[in-house]
Amino acid sequence: MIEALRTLPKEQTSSHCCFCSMQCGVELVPSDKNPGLVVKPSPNFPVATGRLCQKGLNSLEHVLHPERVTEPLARMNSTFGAWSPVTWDDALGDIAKQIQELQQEYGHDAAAVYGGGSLTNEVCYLLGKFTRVALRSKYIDYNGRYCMSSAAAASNQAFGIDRGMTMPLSEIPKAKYIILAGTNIAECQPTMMPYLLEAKKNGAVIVTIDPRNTMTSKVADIHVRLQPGFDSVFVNGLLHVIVNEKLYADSFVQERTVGFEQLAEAVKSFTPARVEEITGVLEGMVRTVARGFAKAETGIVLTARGLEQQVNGVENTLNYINLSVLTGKIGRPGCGYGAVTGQANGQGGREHGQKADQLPGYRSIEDPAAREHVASVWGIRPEELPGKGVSAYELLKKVDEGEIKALIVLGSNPLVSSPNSGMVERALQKLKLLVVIDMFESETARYAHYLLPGSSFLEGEGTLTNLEGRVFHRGKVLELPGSSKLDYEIICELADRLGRGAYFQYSGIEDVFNELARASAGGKADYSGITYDRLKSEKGLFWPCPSADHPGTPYMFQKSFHHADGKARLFGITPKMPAEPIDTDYPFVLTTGRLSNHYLSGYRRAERKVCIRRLQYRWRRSIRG
Ligand SMILES: Nc1nc2c(c(=O)[nH]1)N[C@H]1C(S)=C(S)[C@@H](COP(=O)(O)OP(=O)(O)OC[C@H]3O[C@@H](n4cnc5c(=O)[nH]c(N)nc54)[C@H](O)[C@@H]3O)O[C@H]1N2
Ligand SMILES: Nc1nc2c(c(=O)[nH]1)N[C@H]1C(S)=C(S)[C@@H](COP(=O)(O)OP(=O)(O)OC[C@H]3O[C@@H](n4cnc5c(=O)[nH]c(N)nc54)[C@H](O)[C@@H]3O)O[C@H]1N2
Ligand code: SF4
Ligand SMILES: [Mo]
Repeated sequence: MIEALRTLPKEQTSSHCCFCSMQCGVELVPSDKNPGLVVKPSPNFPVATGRLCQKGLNSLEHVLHPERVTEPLARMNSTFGAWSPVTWDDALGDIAKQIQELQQEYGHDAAAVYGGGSLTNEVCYLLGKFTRVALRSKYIDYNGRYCMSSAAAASNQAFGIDRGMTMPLSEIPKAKYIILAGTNIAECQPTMMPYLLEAKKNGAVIVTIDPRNTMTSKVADIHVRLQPGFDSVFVNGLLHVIVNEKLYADSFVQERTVGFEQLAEAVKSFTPARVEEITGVLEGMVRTVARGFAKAETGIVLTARGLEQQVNGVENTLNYINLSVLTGKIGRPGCGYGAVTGQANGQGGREHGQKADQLPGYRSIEDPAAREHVASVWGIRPEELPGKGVSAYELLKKVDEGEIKALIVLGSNPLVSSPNSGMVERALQKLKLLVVIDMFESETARYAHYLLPGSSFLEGEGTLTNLEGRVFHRGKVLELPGSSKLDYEIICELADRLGRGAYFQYSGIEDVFNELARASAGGKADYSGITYDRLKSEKGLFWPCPSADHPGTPYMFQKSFHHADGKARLFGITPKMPAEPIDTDYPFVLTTGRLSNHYLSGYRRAERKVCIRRLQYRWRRSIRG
């Protein structure tokens, strides 16, 4: 067993669950029983207020799992051939040599990086810097493209900034009307449920909009069972009623928004009767929800992947944002819009340079001022920075087309999570060099030439940003198993082997964070006022936090939005119909939907034990009748 290879802590230590974006606090308590540690909910972190779901309670499982890779492995002969253990020295030396040879022959862009949204801010930041400074390649992207990129695009368009939630979770109990669209909180962010239940106790009306009856819709007062892909039609119906009956926030719309006329024009023909005709949702229902939300004193709209991951995901999300903005339910207590982030660091992971078109602080890589600022922090000339790359799927296509010859994957399992897995499988086999840095031999790692053992959430210190935009510090609890290394050390050591070590000299992870904070200064996601000391004493700070004495920004848009004129944008949405409507030959619609006891591509193994327990529970229940 892995735990036999290292000393477990003798004292109780604090950390955070590694799974979803709630980032609940956990306590690791020493125990006499195997494996010597128990996970307990932490009452100290304000977000989950002393609760954990099944995944959190089992989050130790993968850290101590016997199948964990604990030494560098190389496989030079054939895919699926036997792995041979190698020293770090040989592995990193050979990888660097092969990258240099490939880049000499095919150019810098022949090497690429593929990251993930579960990693700390520091590791995400370093992956972006490593790609641009050590590889000097433009090709980096990450798994978040398959997650909530359409929500990010919509928030940027409407508000001029993308922070998933515009308000802290603590606002939910103050809302009198809550719309949950395409979000199954009870299974995906279970510890958020108490906030909804408290709102209900305070008299809130809760509406769920989902094609299925879900664990979340069980607590709803109204459940709109919408066919997949029809959100914009339904929301246009709501907006039609609100405009027609003059239920919108007139002065708010005049003073703080642009685009009302386009919106009013676009929704003109979406009468409740027409919406019923297209979607099957009764016209009375459209009127009830529209009037209910618009007339409520306070209200919150939350969306997630159900509608964001449709072909018209950006428009769907923009339309739900329209609902919040048109009714003035944003930027004041008990109000707000939120796209509920998914992965542990889905928020921070998209802010510091892992995206193909971005530099740290959510800056555009095409903006000359941003390039100059970040280049000066990195100690290079702006013209040395590569330009914009391509998004995750296009990156994998470039592997398939032969333009990218070497790929480093850290924190993702794209063979399972990317669309068109046939293409991805073919592409991975074409690579001259695939390096996977993971804790397990994932499906993707089976095609790797090198599998390097990285660190789990309990082994590496760092910061993450939860679904609220709250940046917090996560300490180190465990020593690394075997000869595994911290993810950040692997990146820095590889940079050194590539002859660029001078740009990756850090005295520790805090030093990386301080550089990230400087690089983000003046950007949209400004972390420059955040330090480890502040995070440790204040249990988290909301970005933007632009100076050492700034208190952070829990509520956004109280006075202005982030477009240059300070106004939010309303959009007229002409709904696209679903790409493939059903007919008698193809009568089924498939869409996304998660299970509480399963997590993403399944490689963090906690769910195995949980699933078994769950089955046993059901079994016992059924015996008892
Ligand atoms: N247990 C568990 N929790 C997780 C994860 C996990 O894998 N397992 N993953 C994490 C991650 S990365 C993410 S991104 C989040 C995802 O969190 P969610 O987005 O909440 O999860 P999903 O179940 O994918 O989708 C939510 C709901 O959308 C509905 N839906 C499908 N199509 C449509 C549509 O066209 N319109 C509307 N209105 N609804 C629709 C589905 O029926 C489903 O109930 O969860 C995070 N939490
Ligand atoms: N069909 C379908 N596809 C989907 C979705 C869907 O609903 N349906 N959902 C999409 C969504 S929302 C998302 S977010 C993506 C996610 O898709 P993936 O990126 O595949 O997510 P994970 O399964 O979390 O894979 C993470 C990998 O990184 C490793 N890992 C985790 N933490 C660390 C770490 O700290 N260090 C290192 N070195 N490795 C680590 C894990 O062991 C695992 O192998 O999938 C998308 N794809
Ligand atoms: S709600 Fe999310 S962060 Fe909290 S214990 Fe469950 S999976 Fe972990
Ligand atoms: Mo996600």
